Amino acid sequence: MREFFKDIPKIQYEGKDSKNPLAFKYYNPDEVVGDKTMKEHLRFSMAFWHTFTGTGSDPFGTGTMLRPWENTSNAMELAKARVRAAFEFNEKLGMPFFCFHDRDIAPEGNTLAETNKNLDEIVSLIKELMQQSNIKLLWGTANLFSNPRFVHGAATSCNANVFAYAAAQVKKAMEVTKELGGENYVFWGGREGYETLLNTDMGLELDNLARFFHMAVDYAKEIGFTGQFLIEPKPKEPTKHQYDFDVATVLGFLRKYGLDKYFKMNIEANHATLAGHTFQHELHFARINGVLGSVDANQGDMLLGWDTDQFPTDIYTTTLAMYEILKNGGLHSGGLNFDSKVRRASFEPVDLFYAHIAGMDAFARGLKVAYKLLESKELENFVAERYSSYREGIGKDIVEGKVGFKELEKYALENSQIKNTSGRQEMLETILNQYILEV
Ligand code: XUL
Ligand code: CO
Repeated sequence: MREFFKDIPKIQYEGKDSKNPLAFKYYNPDEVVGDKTMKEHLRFSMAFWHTFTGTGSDPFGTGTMLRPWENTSNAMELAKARVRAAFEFNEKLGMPFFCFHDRDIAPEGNTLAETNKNLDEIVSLIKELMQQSNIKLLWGTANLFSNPRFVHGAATSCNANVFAYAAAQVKKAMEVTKELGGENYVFWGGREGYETLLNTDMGLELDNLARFFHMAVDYAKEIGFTGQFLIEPKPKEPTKHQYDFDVATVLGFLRKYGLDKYFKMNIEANHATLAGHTFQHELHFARINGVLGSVDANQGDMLLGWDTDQFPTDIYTTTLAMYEILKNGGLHSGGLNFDSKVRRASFEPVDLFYAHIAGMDAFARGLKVAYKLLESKELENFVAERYSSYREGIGKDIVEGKVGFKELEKYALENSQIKNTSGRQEMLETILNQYILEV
């Protein structure tokens, strides 16, 4: 088998004192943290679209990426080379999972039938390579946004023929995900949103989106696809208003249309910050509602208002993310998918390794800090104490539904001298810093 990353050895864990940039400093896959190994906790995944089809182009310039396998003009040969390179990459990195859109892995043909045939051919190569390795599919999805036919959206397009085409595409992508043993199937809204309400029937578009999801649920049952369905919220980009704005919005939508028992969320860090939330907020809100499914691991830039999809290196954020994930009892069928791209100027193949190593180390370190913090119960105990008034007296009566406004008025009239205690934010932030710096 041809080696695409000839000079790159299998990446090993060398520990925090290592100066080798091609080694893990914190990610030690077999190290046990609590009841699981790091590999089991973190379930890292490579995103095919950024790592193997990303070119480095931006609105001001063309692609910059040097990719030794991109040396043929035959689209199917190129697709096969990318897949082979991807498996070599995952193996060398010890990356257990990958994720893809249908159009990342195989080129479109002149007709839908031809496109499906191309996809089948690449899927059978992927299947063969999966059998020869331990690499698994975390999730599959359909690209319902790149082709100009999706200019007005897919399931929310004003054009019913586009709705039908999108349905056919998702049907096929679900079949392929099942064929490859995918553990989840993701719906990211693509162009499901609007640019102006002057031309938009939002009510019909949202009803149609729900119809589309119900069809997907029905079809999964029909073919026996038992993977977890995930919706990936994002507030804007490409449209100015994306319908799947954030976890709370998606949850309201799912509940309105009777879809909530079929879906969890795939939470992306940069989408959270675009929505004006922290990554932790989105994970936390999903967790307390039982819908924390999977994570697209990346980070944005505080000074830029778009989806920069940078590799996650901020330990503070990865720590708080892992804190939520541990409190969720893990990600179950989900994982940490690096929906992240190397910067346009990081164009050499080795940069793909440096970038993933950086992200894997940042989450491994975050895991260890979060585990220690959780084990100490320092934050948990503080929070429990802060709400202790609900465990006795009138607070207990409120929680147990024993009182209403009339009883509370009587209570308040008799107890109008209220004493509050400090929230101690700064003290708690110092505790968090101590764990980050000292674990
Ligand atoms: C776009 C994005 C997508 C989804 C999959 O912002 O995050 O790549 O993760 O469609
Ligand atoms: Co994503």
